[in-house]
Amino acid sequence: MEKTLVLVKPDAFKGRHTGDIIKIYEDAGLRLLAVRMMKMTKEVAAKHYEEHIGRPYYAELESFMTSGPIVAMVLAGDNAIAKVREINGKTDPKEAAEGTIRKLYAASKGENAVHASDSPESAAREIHIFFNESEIFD
Ligand code: 3AN
Repeated sequence: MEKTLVLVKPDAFKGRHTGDIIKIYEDAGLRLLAVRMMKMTKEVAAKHYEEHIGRPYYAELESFMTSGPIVAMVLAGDNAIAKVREINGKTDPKEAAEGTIRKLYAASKGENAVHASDSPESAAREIHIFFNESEIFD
């Protein structure tokens, strides 16, 4: 069973889509192992998005991700990393397939409703930015 980190970003939280988003993952057979609501600090944003620091959109990304509450969660299942990214849809909602979370709820490439880990290495790294081992119910 694979684990992945998902963030409901400030836009989707503010739009009251958190419950619908969790339901989409659970209906797809994924299991919720951990969940936490928090406000991202600049320090946590820098850790989480370390490979994006220095990119032209980083200031915008940092300001958006720290603008309001987010919901962090660990999801598990067979092939969870690829499955969740497919359910989320492409980064740019204009390119996201029908029925994906980003097609349903995202406004733009920057404000795109959800984050999910893109590899086993990122999942292992990202999960431990948000959760201790004792908070993960697997
Ligand atoms: P994904 O979240 O689909 O893995 P990444 O890893 O390319 O996409 O980008 C991480 C985050 O950075 C995106 N979710 C988005 O919020 C932001 N981002 C990426 N590219 C851009 C861009 N060109 N303009 C604004 N924000 C961007």
